[in-house]
Amino acid sequence: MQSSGLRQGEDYVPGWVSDLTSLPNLDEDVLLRELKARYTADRIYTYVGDILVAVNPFKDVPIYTNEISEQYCGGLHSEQPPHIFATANDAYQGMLGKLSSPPQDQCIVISGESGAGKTESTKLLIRQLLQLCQGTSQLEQQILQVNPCRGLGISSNQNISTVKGAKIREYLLEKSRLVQQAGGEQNFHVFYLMLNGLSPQNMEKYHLGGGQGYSYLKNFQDKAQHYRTQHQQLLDAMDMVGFNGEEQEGMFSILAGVLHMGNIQICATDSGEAYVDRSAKDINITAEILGVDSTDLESSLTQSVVRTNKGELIQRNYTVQQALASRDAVSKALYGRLFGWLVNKINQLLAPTDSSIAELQQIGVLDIFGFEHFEHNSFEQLCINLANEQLQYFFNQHIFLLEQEEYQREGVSWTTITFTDNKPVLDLLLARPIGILALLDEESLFPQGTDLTLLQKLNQNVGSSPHFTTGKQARSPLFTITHYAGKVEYNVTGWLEKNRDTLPSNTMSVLQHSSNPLINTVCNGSITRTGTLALQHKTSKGRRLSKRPAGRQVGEPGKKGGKQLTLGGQFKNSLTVLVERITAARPHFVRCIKPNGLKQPNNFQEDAVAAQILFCLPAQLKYTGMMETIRIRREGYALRIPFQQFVQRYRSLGDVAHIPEDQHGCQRILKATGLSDWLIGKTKVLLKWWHTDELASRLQKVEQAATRIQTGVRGFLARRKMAHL
Ligand code: AD9
Repeated sequence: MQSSGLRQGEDYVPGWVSDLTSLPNLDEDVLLRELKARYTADRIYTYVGDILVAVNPFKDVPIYTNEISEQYCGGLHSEQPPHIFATANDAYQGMLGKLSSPPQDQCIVISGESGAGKTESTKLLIRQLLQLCQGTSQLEQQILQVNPCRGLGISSNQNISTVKGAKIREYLLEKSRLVQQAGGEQNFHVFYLMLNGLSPQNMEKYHLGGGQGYSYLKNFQDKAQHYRTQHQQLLDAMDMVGFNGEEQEGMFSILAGVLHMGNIQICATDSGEAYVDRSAKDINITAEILGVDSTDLESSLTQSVVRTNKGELIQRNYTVQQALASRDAVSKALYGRLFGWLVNKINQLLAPTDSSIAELQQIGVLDIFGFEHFEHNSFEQLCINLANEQLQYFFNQHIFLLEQEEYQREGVSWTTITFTDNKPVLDLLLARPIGILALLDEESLFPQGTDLTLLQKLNQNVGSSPHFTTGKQARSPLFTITHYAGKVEYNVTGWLEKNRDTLPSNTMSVLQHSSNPLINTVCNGSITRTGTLALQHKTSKGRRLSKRPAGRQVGEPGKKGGKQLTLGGQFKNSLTVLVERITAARPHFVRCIKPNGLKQPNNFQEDAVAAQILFCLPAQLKYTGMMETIRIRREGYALRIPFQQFVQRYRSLGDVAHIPEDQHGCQRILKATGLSDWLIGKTKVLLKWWHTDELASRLQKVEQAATRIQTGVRGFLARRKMAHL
């Protein structure tokens, strides 16, 4: 058994300390050395106070067996080595009110960059939570099947603690990735699964060939076996969760239709009007698969139809560029709506049958893509980084501000900790009417607006912010934001179009009359809206359909009071919901780290790890106060329990029978326990976070002793009875 920290008198051996806040001198070098020593010995988990740091082993480590899982059911945090199962247990016990505070919803925030192990961590957490609820029901098996979807909320009835349902919150889907992939990036995983996994008959039915030859699929890498297995797993999961054959078929027709749509060639007449190259047959194949008339599809892609005030219909031919934009917009809309439908359907299938999920105790598992800083950064990166700013703000509030305010209220002396407040950057992005997103929305409303007029507008309105600068060269499409994690240069090219997120209404109306029932459903908007919990998620390689729920509200596509919501607007709304949710729950933080960029086992590249620790939340060092976090966690009082609640809970640890429910009572109990380092405030007892374990283990001993006495008394009575006879 491994203690969670270095205790007095213990010798220090690198890699053996499982809670780094217990080290006397902790700086960046020590942190890296410790993480490396532990990783080399396959100890991939480490605590930094109550934050779990997980370094991806990129190999199977035998630490997830049923036996180990059982060891983390119920026990105390400090009794076992750090583990993701311990985080699940903490959240579970916290939800039931067994950790020095009343029952409360819990939220596990997992962060880290692409490939750092967030999906794996999510799966393991869900598995352990189900284990804690001792679930073997069909519902729980179904939840396990969909768990690669992010942001599952598990609900449990407080008394009998069984899982009642689960819900996936929507993320903002990075739809632009569907039609264009930068650098070595891939499209959504599902296309690769489909092309490698469909039976030859189905391939023929959907007119699909190998992976080459689709303009939407650049960088196709043939990993046939790998994708074939995943395709089968996808089908099994869909069966298990309850999608019927017709629905699965509908899904693949939409995916195949979208792929073919991308191949439709648009040409220009001599006068510059767009027309579809019919010799290539792609239009016919697309129309066939999507169940629409090919002439209708063709004209909807090349012409706009406008009704005048007098009711006349006027046709206008598109230019090639307009037609291509309209083609891609339809593909994105179809894909986005299919995703929304899937998420919605899964939520319906996993919804609690006897109550609303909101009425139950909940544990939310939220995984957040880390801060992004590429060579080229666009609107997607701005949204991701905004989300990270927002979470950093939450983290600062949670760790620093609220804690310090409480010390002041309780009259406890405490040196104020300085940290970088990122509120000015959040305001720069979110303020209304003068914030970047609001200005982008404003410019998106002007038909004459261009990306460069947007940049001018930004310059005029927020140019004086110390966190905003533009390029020196005239007509440069670049601007830079100084984020909490560093400077990022963004390129505004294409932002207005991305933000407008317009739907070519005439093509959508053609699709609304599709003979394919699923296309009919998704395009007619008969899907009700689910709550949104936002984050755009992007990976540098490969994407999975299941991981990117729809950003658009299906059914009422992105509309607010009849007004079309921009992409920025949708993102802002879902961010608000996200913050509301995590603020209402007790948070637990898991920080995943990718030890090397090559995804290799046994390779810990210090530079790579240092960069992640610097750039991501919540385990950041210099920039964002990891060291401050460690200090406040080591020196601070993470647990603050009102007097009455404390006495009621720990009365049996006192040395006398009658203990008043006030500060004297608390003092009496704490003195009797022999613990040190606690404080008594004006209304609350202030404890270090490790005191929970100490108190819980003492309570356990008292309870065991009481049970022994009771058993002894019963035995004595039984013997007396025997003697009597
Ligand atoms: V991305 O944002 O979806 O691109 P994630 O989700 O952060 O990314 P993921 O969980 O998919 O990363 O992990 C990447 C790979 O690392 C997995 O496919 C596993 O092969 C490997 N991995 C991650 N965690 C573990 C682990 N605890 N044990 C063994 C792991 N392998």
